[in-house]
Amino acid sequence: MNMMLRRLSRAATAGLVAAAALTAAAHSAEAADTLGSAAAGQGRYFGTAVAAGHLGEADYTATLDREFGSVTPENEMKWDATEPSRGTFTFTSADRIVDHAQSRGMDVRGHTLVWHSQLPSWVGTLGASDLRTAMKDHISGLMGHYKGEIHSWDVVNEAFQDGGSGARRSSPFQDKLGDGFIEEAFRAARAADPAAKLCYNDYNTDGVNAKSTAVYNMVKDFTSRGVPIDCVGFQSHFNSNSPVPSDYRQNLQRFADLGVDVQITELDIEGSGSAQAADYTKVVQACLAVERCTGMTVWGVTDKYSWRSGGTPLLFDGNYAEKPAYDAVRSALGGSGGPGEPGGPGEGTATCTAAYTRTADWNGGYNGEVTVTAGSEPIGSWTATVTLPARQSVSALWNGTAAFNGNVMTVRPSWNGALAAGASTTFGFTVTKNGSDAAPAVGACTAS
Ligand code: 9MR
Repeated sequence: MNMMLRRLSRAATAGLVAAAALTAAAHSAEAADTLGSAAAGQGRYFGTAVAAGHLGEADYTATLDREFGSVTPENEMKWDATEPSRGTFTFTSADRIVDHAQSRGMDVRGHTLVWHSQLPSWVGTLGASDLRTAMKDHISGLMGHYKGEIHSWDVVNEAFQDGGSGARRSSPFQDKLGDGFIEEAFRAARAADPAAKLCYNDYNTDGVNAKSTAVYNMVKDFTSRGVPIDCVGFQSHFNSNSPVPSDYRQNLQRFADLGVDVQITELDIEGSGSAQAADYTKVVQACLAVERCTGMTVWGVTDKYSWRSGGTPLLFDGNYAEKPAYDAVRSALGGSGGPGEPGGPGEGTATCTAAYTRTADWNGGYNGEVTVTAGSEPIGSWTATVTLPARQSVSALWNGTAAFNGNVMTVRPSWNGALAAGASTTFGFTVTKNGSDAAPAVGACTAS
């Protein structure tokens, strides 16, 4: 089949099967929330990386189809898979994923057009002018094949070095075409499929650091000069050496403030149990707190097929059982479970406790901190009261929002409402003593 016919038939088939999927979804309105439906309720997508080779496994596909609203081919759209020799495109595996996604009404993220890794060796042998042509041909070949079918493309992936230099990473593109290759790739991408959102995607850029600031400066330059860029992807591969940064939300927000969407593109967090669940909760809350954070993708369905399966970083275990991290993500997305499940009918009662400590003290005032801890069920929100001794007044509050009634301060969460079972958050406040050094009384915590 020539390219044009293939394109026409791709579009026609997609329309028909998407309509069928919508009808099927209408019949399951009573079912428990899934990751995808809970995220959709927040105006976001929730996706996963998919490997074509697993689509024949019934449990894999059932979990994928039930839970996710977006897919990213894990390896099948990379250069080595799609153009192993110059000008010869192979789309068989990528088409399998795209066709499957469309048959279920899922969106597809394209990953990835220009990357130093998984690059066939012929690319590295080209001289500058040939390489420029080959890069543009690769972009138009892939984007043309899937024109109108890809929600967002990772146009350029991982072009910056780790560490504090803020420099570009060495690659055939960087070394032969210079810094301008990124801009050239984005311009070629816009021309190839004007409907697709064009993303720059990278890792270790999740918090504010030298690498993310270098990317930030590039995006700022692009938007100021009209270079087409619509989104920045934050891969978000976390473990104990690279934990969820405390300034994750702030970092997403500063990019969003440049006028681009932000997406969590390859999320996985090594660990287990409530600690892993709490970390996932932080990520979801950070995305939900940023209006232009349009969606999240986890980097695989099940721990057993993760690129780092030893770290059990995903939401379903090797038997496709939902992990505590799954419940945490779904509840942080505002979703509820089925009968007897967290957040669903017949669940245990949501509870929390509040514990007070004075964390700083000086002549005229002090700082107090309250740790709110969820009980044995995940919670979606909490309320705690702090009764101030006579004469004292609160001059500042952080990580919470306060309402006052006389000397009783009722505190509710700002960004930190959803907590996994057993997980904690804190809020803090500054008190002016006005001559009284007595301690405030922290009342019962209520959870919902
Ligand atoms: O998960 C992918 C794994 O199966 C491949 O072997 C690997 C090859 O480089 O790429 C993995 O995915 C990477 C993604 O494409 C880009 N960001 C880092 C991901 C994890 O290594």
